[in-house]
Amino acid sequence: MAEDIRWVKTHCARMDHGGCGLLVGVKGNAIVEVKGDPDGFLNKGYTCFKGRVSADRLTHPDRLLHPLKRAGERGEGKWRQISWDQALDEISANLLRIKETHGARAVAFGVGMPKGLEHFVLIRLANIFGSPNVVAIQDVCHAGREVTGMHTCGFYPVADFHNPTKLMFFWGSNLASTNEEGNIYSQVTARLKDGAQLIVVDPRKTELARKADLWLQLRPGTAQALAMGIINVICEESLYDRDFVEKYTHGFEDLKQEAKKYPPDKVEEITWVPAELVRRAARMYAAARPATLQWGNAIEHDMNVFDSARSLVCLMAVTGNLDVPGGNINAREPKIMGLAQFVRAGLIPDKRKEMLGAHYGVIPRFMTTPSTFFRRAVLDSAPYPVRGYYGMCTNPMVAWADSRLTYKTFQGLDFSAVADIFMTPTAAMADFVLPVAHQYEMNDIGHYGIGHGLVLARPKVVDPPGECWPDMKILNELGKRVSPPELWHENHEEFLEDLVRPAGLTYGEFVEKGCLKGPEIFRSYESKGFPTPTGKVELRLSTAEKFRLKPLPEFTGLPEAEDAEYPLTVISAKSRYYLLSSYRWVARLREKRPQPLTEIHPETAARYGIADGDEIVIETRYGSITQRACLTDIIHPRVISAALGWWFPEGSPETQYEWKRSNFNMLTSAGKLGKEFGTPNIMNLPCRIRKAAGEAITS
Ligand SMILES: Nc1nc2c(c(=O)[nH]1)N[C@H]1C(S)=C(S)[C@@H](COP(=O)(O)OP(=O)(O)OC[C@H]3O[C@@H](n4cnc5c(=O)[nH]c(N)nc54)[C@H](O)[C@@H]3O)O[C@H]1N2
Ligand SMILES: Nc1nc2c(c(=O)[nH]1)N[C@H]1C(S)=C(S)[C@@H](COP(=O)(O)OP(=O)(O)OC[C@H]3O[C@@H](n4cnc5c(=O)[nH]c(N)nc54)[C@H](O)[C@@H]3O)O[C@H]1N2
Ligand code: SF4
Ligand SMILES: [Mo]
Repeated sequence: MAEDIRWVKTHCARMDHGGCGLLVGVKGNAIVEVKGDPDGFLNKGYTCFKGRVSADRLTHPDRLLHPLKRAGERGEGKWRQISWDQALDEISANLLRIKETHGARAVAFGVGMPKGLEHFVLIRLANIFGSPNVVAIQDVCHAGREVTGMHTCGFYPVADFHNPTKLMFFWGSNLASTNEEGNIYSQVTARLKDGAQLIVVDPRKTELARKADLWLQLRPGTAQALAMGIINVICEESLYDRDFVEKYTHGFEDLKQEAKKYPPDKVEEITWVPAELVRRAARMYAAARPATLQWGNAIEHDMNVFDSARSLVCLMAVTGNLDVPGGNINAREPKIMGLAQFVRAGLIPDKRKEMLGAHYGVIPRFMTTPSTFFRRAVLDSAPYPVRGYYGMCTNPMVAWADSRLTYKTFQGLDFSAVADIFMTPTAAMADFVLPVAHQYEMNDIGHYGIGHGLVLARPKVVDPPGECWPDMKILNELGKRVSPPELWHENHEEFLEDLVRPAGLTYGEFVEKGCLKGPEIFRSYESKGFPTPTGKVELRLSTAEKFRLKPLPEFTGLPEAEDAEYPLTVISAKSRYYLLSSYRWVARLREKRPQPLTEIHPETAARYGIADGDEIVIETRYGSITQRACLTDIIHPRVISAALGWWFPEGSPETQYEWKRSNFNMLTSAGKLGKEFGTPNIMNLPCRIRKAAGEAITS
């Protein structure tokens, strides 16, 4: 009966970056319904399908319920159930043994896309343990935007969809499917309803592109050439914000000179975008003030991310759209505990010099370790050996470029432990596997540390099953075993209290509020300048020489050279039904997308004799996989878009759930890296396709 249902307010999490306010209906200890909360600050009642079925994650019969210790050879899929005490004692003994033999830096702490507060407790554990190496995915996700923003204008310029805007300019961001960083699609549709114009840059005609006033179908991997072409038109036609440029930018003349190298006709050759559309986009964006620019993963999924991100911040700056409502803003944090204090950053003063990235000269301010450097340290002991790994919230075997290299790395470690909700290809390679409590089963805080100026309450709704513990509890207990216990809490939930205490709130009071936002402050440059060395937006980087960075953005070529034997380009877009590699085992999601699908233009498919639904082989210079053909004219005929994150939970642990068969990162390589962030080319690769002849792909 409906009366039996208790409704709890919380926020969606761990299905994407999260953020929608939810009403969760509970009967006893079971969630019976999830729906949008009309009061949700970010979503105003909106939800997507995977948010609505998100409670299904909790109840699968194969969910991990007890700590496990490897019983057979590594990767053989044999496990023995052990107690939490034994697991924590043995894991800490291994970490301490490695620390004693090789130093603390020889233990790496692994984490994936930030999912909740445990992300920062893990970084804290690494700092307290003494290791500068937190291996994360920032090299391909958001560091490009955030750190480039910091260097160029002194902050991370976030697209503001909350204030009125005249135009939204989307670059390689598929928000209708991804709702990334709490930029919920309903915010965009609300702005469209208000009359905002829309320009979309994407090789695929996405849902947003279909709604757009202008869609630029660019050649993958050429965003920075297009941006420079647009800057060229804006400069040549004097469409820039003269007053802002004069008072608040550094190096405008240099940028203008550089942009002369990108006249629209030349940009058309590089990017496939007709010159007339380059001009039209420039005129529309420059005329509409304020205008907001939303940039997506596509610009940071290849080695040229620094140039792409730099060119886009320059574009925001010359049109005067930085730090204005409805433009790209400096989102201020609410009064909560600062990141550096929370993670105890002060404990490793030499972190910047010690971390693996420093050896490779990555850009200052980039504080996590790119996966490629971690793998070299494990396999080649270069520049120093890394022998142990503790990972949570991540599935490197599928998420990192060059999955074979990742497999070798996990085989080659002296020790590894992985915490997850479900057995994954990566967990299947570990020595210890720890079962975690998930969203709805623990108190948590969302959106901390991602630069959008808010935090969201995610109170517990039901009890976890079996012996599942929140990651925060595991880390707190491990911390007490590997470092002075007084640096840790009696109860892990104190971390939640620490975070909101500066706001004068208890966690319980924060839950009542649901959301804490920072103050809305705009145009602070008028009184304070920009927080950069010159006090201005650095179109030309004043720090270029000091940090060995390029002073001006440029297009230096495709991330991977054209290759006659591999005439197509393979890109990808995140599925609206999954979070990268997660949740293929949730039946109501799997029904929606049972197989990995590759989008192919019908003309292209016809040329290769491929029909809709056929099993196809995709090959690059680095590897091959099979997926199913999905014929659609939303994609450029010279481009295909393959599905990401595939492994088969219905498979067996001895083969690590067929991680080779359809996994996009079998097609990628960690050989060529961007210098600034260590970013590999995980998109925009030359490839070829053929109809599968029934062969099993295993290489
Ligand atoms: N449903 C769902 N939501 C998610 C995720 C998920 O896996 N599933 N993942 C979350 C994560 S971790 C992140 S970081 C965000 C990412 O969210 P988005 O930034 O939206 O990233 P993608 O889906 O990778 O790609 C966006 C678009 O880039 C286009 N594209 C490909 N190559 C190029 C190119 O060279 N130039 C340009 N301009 N466009 C190109 C693709 O066609 C695609 O439409 O989403 C988050 N939200
Ligand atoms: N080729 C290619 N590679 C990519 C991308 C791409 O577009 N193309 N995208 C990149 C991007 S943007 C990102 S962010 C990364 C994502 O990389 P990851 O973050 O590693 O991948 P996910 O699939 O999001 O999450 C991995 C695991 O977290 C587990 N998990 C979920 N919630 C919890 C929890 O509460 N606790 C614990 N312990 N585990 C939990 C899930 O079960 C899953 O196994 O992949 C990157 N890799
Ligand atoms: S859009 Fe994201 S945050 Fe909102 S319901 Fe869907 S998965 Fe959850
Ligand atoms: Mo990401």
